[in-house]
Amino acid sequence: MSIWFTEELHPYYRKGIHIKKILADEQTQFQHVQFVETEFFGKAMILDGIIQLTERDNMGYHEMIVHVPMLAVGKPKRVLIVGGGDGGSLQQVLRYPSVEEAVVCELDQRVVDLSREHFASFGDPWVDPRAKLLVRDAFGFLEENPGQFDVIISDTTDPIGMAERLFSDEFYRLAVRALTPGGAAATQCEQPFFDTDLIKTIYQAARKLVRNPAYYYANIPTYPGGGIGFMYVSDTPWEKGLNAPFPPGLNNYINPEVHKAAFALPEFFRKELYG
Ligand code: SPD
Repeated sequence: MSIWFTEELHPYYRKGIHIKKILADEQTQFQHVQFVETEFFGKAMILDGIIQLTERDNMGYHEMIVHVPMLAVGKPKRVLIVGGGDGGSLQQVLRYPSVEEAVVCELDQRVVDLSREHFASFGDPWVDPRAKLLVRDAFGFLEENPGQFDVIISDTTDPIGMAERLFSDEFYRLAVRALTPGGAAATQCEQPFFDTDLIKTIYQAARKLVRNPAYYYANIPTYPGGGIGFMYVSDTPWEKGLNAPFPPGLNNYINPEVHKAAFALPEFFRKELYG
């Protein structure tokens, strides 16, 4: 079997990966979920036609979205993951011995079930007694839990359809309200070339909520533009994490140099964002 999966981001931009086998293909209550075996990237999960992760390059995404806020906070105890039903962020969060509870607020139970079946490489983090899955919408949960979480990770798909609200000012307001004092959030925050205006809007919203928001970036070959950025949202400066020890078991993407360099932005984008 030989198929090219093509993700069309805009009428003027597409990217493709070569697929060897389709492992699962179903329309859930919420979205079109596909798991595929690729030629080069191992297994991949695709939601509504958008590549979410592959076994080979997900580490840049999950390590950076999780460890940057976790290291800045120091010894986080309670962590909330919004989305993240594939378990990749959860695996990283649970590396910290300080974590007592990691709540994953995921809308689609099928994403969790199929990921457990196909992503054995994540080591089934759900069996850890500290992991707690809530199959529900994150908005209501955030509303009900002010001041509860040391770290919040918004590990979402792109701002299309039901995920659009997770990129709104209101979501950021609720997420910051759900943080403990000095807590930190990191959110999936799209691609500087393609999503400049959205990122600027989010940064402006974050500036009204916290003292030290900042944008950072990771290389992910299977995402549009070859990478994706994250919004760090906290009163605690991200630089505080540069002196913190990494948790055990990290040897794939983040290191002290990558951690620091991720916040260096290309000049066209730095000017757009920070003026
Ligand atoms: N453009 C694709 C962005 C996908 C981000 N979500 C990834 C989920 C991995 N846990």
